[in-house]
Amino acid sequence: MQKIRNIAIIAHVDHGKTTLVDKMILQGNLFRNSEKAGELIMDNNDLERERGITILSKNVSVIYKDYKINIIDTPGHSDFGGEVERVLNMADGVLLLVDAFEGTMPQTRFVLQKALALGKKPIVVINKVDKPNCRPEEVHEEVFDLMFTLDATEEQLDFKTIYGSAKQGWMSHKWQEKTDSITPLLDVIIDEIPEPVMLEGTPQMLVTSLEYSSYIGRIAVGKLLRGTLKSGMPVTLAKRDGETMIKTRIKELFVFDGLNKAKVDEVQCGEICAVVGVDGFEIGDTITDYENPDPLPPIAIDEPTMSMLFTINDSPFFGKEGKYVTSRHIKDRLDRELEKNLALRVEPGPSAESFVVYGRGVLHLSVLIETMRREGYELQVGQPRVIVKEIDGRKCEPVEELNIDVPDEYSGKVIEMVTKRKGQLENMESKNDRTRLVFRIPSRGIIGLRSNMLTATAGEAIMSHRFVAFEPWKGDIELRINGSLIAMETGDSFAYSINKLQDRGTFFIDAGEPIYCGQVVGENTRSEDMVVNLTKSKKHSNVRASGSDEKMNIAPPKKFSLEEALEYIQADEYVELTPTSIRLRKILLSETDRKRGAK
Ligand SMILES: Nc1nc2c(ncn2[C@@H]2O[C@H](COP(=O)(O)OP(=O)(O)OP(=O)(O)O)[C@@H](O)[C@H]2O)c(=O)[nH]1
Ligand SMILES: [Mg+2]
Repeated sequence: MQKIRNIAIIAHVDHGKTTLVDKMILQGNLFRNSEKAGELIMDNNDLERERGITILSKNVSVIYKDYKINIIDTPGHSDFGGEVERVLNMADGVLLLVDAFEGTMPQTRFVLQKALALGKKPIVVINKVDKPNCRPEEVHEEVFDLMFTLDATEEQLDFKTIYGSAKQGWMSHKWQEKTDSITPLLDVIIDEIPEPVMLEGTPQMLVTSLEYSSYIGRIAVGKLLRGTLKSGMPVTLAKRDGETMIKTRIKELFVFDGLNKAKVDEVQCGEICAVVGVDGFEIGDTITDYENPDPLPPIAIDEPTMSMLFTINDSPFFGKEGKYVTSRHIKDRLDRELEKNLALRVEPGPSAESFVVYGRGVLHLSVLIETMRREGYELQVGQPRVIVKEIDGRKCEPVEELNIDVPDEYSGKVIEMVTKRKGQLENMESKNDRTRLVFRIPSRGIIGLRSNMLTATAGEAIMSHRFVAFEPWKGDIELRINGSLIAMETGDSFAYSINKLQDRGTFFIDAGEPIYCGQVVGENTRSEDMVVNLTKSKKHSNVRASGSDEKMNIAPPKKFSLEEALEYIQADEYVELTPTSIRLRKILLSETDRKRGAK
């Protein structure tokens, strides 16, 4: 029988989880193609690779000595915290990674808390010790203190710590003693992480995760907790509601093999496997005995915290850049997404062409939108809205913990900014010329904060936040103080006109760019919206002889990333998205309609 270790790698965003998993795979000699070295082989969809973040957790495995180590790489961004919590169910222990410079961060605390509560044995990896000014020993202390505050058991507190640099491909028991491989870590995994519990009896597998293949469809993934599974075997799918039992049959069985899956005839207890052929499953269902079904308690799936309105593109430029533009196209695409995107919900919108899409945060929804753009869709999206709930007769909204780390000289500015957005300072600590501020703030107040914060701190602020609870509504927040500059007519913008209006605000468009009436082309220096005429050219009578012409010095336009655009718009604006453009616009394009609407 194969000796198995099941581990999940958990950490705050960007602390190096995926880099480490990559190195573990390399060590397992499973990746011999050196051409791709440098790019993370694990973050394998385009978006993950470009943005350097993990969006979906992934299962891989390495063979080391005579052990098979199943590794689950998890996302570190707080929008995906529920995903981490769920996949921890497949692991018998965790590697907690902490950046040797940044130390423990909010998401470190969250994922560690979940792992400890589930009784998982941790191994701590202090990563990035190659960074100048890193402070591995202090960080080690921080981790210990954190475990202690989180009520770790004696056994959990007795964790082993490994230091190293995932990027440089080494791990060591002492941070000053560089080694040439990550084997010290693999040895600790084998010694410290308990073997999965082997239970005899009828099979029980909790569907914990899913994979999606456009060819096969949905594939159920989970750890086999009891008994054995065989391909072709009849089984019962016990639904998460605790009542519905569906008699079905396993078509094919797979285990994780390096970066791929290997087809097998039989899966032993304790293995993490993928099951094909059990139709209609959901996360939290149990695959169990055909005759005597014995379901496991279901696991919770994240509730959404935010919604956005998705609608067809009805701007004057619709259909020019995309392939899929109708509401039918968008509906079909959203339906397909629901098959695999677990924290997503979709409801019909106020019109037949619109949908209210619910997710875990701006990042979660923007990843979907960006994927759709790349596939050739055109659509428009409204301002992100937090979900408001009525609890005990009171209007409640999501509230988050916000951590900001800045050089001391900026802390005053940051506190002022966050307080304006109804954030409450809960803690403030200064160390090595940097201050760490902890706030409690409504999710609404965080929308758009990042870019403002970076501007105000010369790019120095490190900011992260995570959902804490629904709390009574905190009152109105003024998110954007500046009004919009709105195009008066459709046509090509003229450099001359932009130049003349430069002191009125910042523009988002280039000279010569086609624009339409009602498009938001810039930000007003004042608080109200203003309609501007950018398509009128200089009158001929005014043309001076070329050469004597006053020199135009137009500031480069401000270009938004998708997330910035979503966080920037006002309630009466849309972001128009096509495969090639991101434009901002008023929902009501004509000025008269807007005036009428305002009454
Ligand atoms: N200096 C240094 N940089 C590292 C090290 N390990 C990872 N990095 C860098 O840190 C960044 C984030 O690494 P990832 O492996 O993508 O981090 P992650 O934890 O998987 O991030 P998410 O999946 O988004 O939570 C990348 O730019 C890595 O190259 C290290 O040991 N030293
Ligand atoms: Mg990652």
